[in-house]
Amino acid sequence: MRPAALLLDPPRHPRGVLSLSLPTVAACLRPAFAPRLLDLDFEPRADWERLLAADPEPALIGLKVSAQNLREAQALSLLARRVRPRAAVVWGGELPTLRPDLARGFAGCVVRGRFEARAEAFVADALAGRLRAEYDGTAAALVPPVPALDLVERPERYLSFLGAPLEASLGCSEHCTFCLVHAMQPAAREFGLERLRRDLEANPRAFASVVDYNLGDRPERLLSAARELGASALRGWTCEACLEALDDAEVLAALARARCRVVYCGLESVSEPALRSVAKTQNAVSEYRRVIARAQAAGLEIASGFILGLAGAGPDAADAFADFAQDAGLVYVKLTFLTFNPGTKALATMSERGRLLTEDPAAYDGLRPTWLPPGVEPEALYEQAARLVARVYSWPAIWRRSRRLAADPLRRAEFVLFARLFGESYRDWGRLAGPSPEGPRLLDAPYRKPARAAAAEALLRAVRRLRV
Ligand code: B12
Repeated sequence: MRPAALLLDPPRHPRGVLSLSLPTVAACLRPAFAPRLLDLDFEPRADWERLLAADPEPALIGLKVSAQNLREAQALSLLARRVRPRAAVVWGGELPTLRPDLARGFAGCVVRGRFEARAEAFVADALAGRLRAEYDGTAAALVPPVPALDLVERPERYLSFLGAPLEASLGCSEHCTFCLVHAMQPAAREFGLERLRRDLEANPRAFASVVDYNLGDRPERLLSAARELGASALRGWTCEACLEALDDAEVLAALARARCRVVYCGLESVSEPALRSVAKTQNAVSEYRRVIARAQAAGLEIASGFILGLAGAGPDAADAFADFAQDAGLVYVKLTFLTFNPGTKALATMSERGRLLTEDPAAYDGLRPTWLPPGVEPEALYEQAARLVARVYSWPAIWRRSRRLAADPLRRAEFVLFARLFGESYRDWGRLAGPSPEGPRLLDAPYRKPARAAAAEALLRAVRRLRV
């Protein structure tokens, strides 16, 4: 019989979003271990000890750790060591990749970077009962096994509107200084169409969110992926690409034909100096409106990130972006405070060019400022963030943004529901964010999908069925 492995996802924000990390780790372990995925975002803290003590006894307890849940991961690891003294406690994920030292005293083993790159050695050592202190998977770029999404318990508890994740490549050809992908996945690798097909077959999804920073690099790549996704049973999908990749009639037609509904573009700002400050030189602000309108005319919705706290952005950056989002008719705006990740060269360099607010790694969660350009105060950024959320996610704002779709009620309904559901995460975000991660702890209570979100998702599913 295969020994049991318990893989834990601690609470995180945005809540109720399914992550691929542990299903991918589970797929690597499955030949040798019997993995169970336990998402503690849904479990009251008072039950954590009981869950760890439940049969079968695990030989391995793995945790996905990020800055957002460093405190929880530490507490859980201590609990695991007390309740399950014979199990090996292992940390993996973004934060231990950057700062493996943070696991000291909590986990006996750290996996840095991608697990599939070191899974063979890890499994052999784990079975022999002599795990090493560290496995480093940052250098190799292997195609991971198809994630074991079948092990996700009660998938209906998760939000479904974003789509189930579908990973298609590693790495990124751009070098924006805030991005963590180069630390996790320094080498780029496309998984290929055959792997995409196998994943879609093994894990049937109604709607998919394609995880791939390289999709827009070459038109042929976008076109072949779109053909494959279009031939699948998906009712729709979303992906990420640079705006420039969408300035192509053939690409736009192929995406629309393949039922691509939303393309997320990391536009991040409408200020050129602000973009230059983080080496995001691939973004041409003067072209934003034209290419967005072109993609929308082809049947796609465009979403964007917005980064708060960029040097040179000025005090009105958020208002300028909200105006732009309203005018351009963006379906959603994802808000992030500029974060240079702990343990990176970028953070070391930037700490000389601005003000570092804290060195507490738990604060580097993208939900609060950690670095400020000269002359900027954190309160001003919180204020800007709150204004942007109010201006982009109120019902009237969403309705106004969707006005160009008046002649196509189903498309408009999908737009409005998607935007509103995305905005849901910012309702509690206001309570979560604060200068310190010890502030109001929204993550303390277990996540339950709000009834209004469940109702909006049911409607969205119906609209998506009708649009196919
Ligand atoms: C899809 C995605 C999202 C989705 C879904 C997130 C989710 N929960 O899955 C959404 C849109 C909701 C989102 C939101 C955010 N995201 Co995001 N997201 C991604 C993205 C593009 C893909 C994640 C993914 O599915 N990867 C595939 C899995 C298989 O890889 P993995 O998680 O790295 O797991 C591997 C290893 O880390 C390791 N591993 C992981 N856990 C464990 C555990 C054990 C025990 C072991 C042994 C190994 C192990 O093995 C795994 C298999 O190889 C990544 C970039 C990227 N390409 O990775 C950014 C990324 C993770 N996001 C990032 C950020 C900043 C955010 C936000 C803060 C943005 C915001 N302002 O809201 C939020 C916070 C999300 C959160 N709670 O963590 C940053 C993380 C930075 C950081 N310091 O942690 C990344 C790296 C993007 C970047 N460019 O820097 N995100």
